[in-house]
Amino acid sequence: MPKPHSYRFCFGPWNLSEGQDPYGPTTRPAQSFDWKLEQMKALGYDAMMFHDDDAVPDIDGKSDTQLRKETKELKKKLSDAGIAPEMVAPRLWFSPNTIDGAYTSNDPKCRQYAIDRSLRCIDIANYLGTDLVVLWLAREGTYLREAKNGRRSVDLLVAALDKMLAHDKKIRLSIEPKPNEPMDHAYLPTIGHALAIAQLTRDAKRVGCLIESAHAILAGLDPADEIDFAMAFGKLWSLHLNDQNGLKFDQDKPFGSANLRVAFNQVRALERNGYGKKGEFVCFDVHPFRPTKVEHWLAHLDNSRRTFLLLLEKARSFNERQAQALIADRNYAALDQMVLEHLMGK
Ligand code: GLO
Ligand code: MG
Repeated sequence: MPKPHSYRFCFGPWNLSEGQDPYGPTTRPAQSFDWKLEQMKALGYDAMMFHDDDAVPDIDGKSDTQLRKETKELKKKLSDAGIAPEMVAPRLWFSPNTIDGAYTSNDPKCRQYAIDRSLRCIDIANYLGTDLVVLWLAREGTYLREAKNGRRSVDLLVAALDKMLAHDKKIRLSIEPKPNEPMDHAYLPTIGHALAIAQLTRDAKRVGCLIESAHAILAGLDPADEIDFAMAFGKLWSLHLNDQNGLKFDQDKPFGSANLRVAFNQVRALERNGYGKKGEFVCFDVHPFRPTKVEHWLAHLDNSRRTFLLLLEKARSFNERQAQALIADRNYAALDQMVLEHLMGK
């Protein structure tokens, strides 16, 4: 029997967050990038994901020469630490130019800003040595539907993707869908939408997706089904595992924290599709709970990976033959109980 493959793990600097929410300030002191890199090493993670301005702080005020210089320094720092750069994502939701959206803003100057910034993000990815750019389309949607023309927004999104694909012949774009927050409704709420819009671009095979568990749950979907769907197209190029307790604000809970069975099924889906065999990383887009003390700051990352690895054992030791026999007998009550008892260690 071939040895089962092992997974490689990743998180972003924003996952060591300070506890702020819309109702209150930080609860832990801000730390430097170098401190975060140290923690990543100490935890034994393999890769870091970046926003463009995690890589080059205050990016908008910096020249292209400066951008290249700072990114090269970062690349050296990462290679000295033995940490790979997983992806870079343009942070298109902070600037005064993206108040009303980025690629779909009603203001042509703001749309141009979004495109220029995305092309610079691609340059950063190149200097860092990753061919993956992630697009979380945070403000591509509306607060009220009459404010934008939905059909025009689709055309604008395709035009923006086309400019990025043309800027660099090797770059791959992974769309990270999310149905709401900060918007009322987003234009690309699910993996189906992401993969469908890919088909309208000039090079569909370089436009794929990233699944975040919480975002699928917010769309009322099972993240395991989203994984199977994306992987049937060969287009799951990154992954943000976490958890979400129903239709609330985006919680970014530790993986498996709200629903162990849903987490188990995600791990099973990754296993049956061979996720990671082409070098893809398992990233945890998780945040510490706001009350977390400084001395417990890393626990959500350690715990998420621990849960993943324990569920991997559960996925690999699941009695498939017994399950198949129950399926053949249409005995879903027994199958249901079998899953529960397997998860409870019986
Ligand atoms: C927010 C998203 C966000 C992205 C990150 C990378 O809901 O999950 O954390 O993953 O900005 O683009
Ligand atoms: Mg995410």
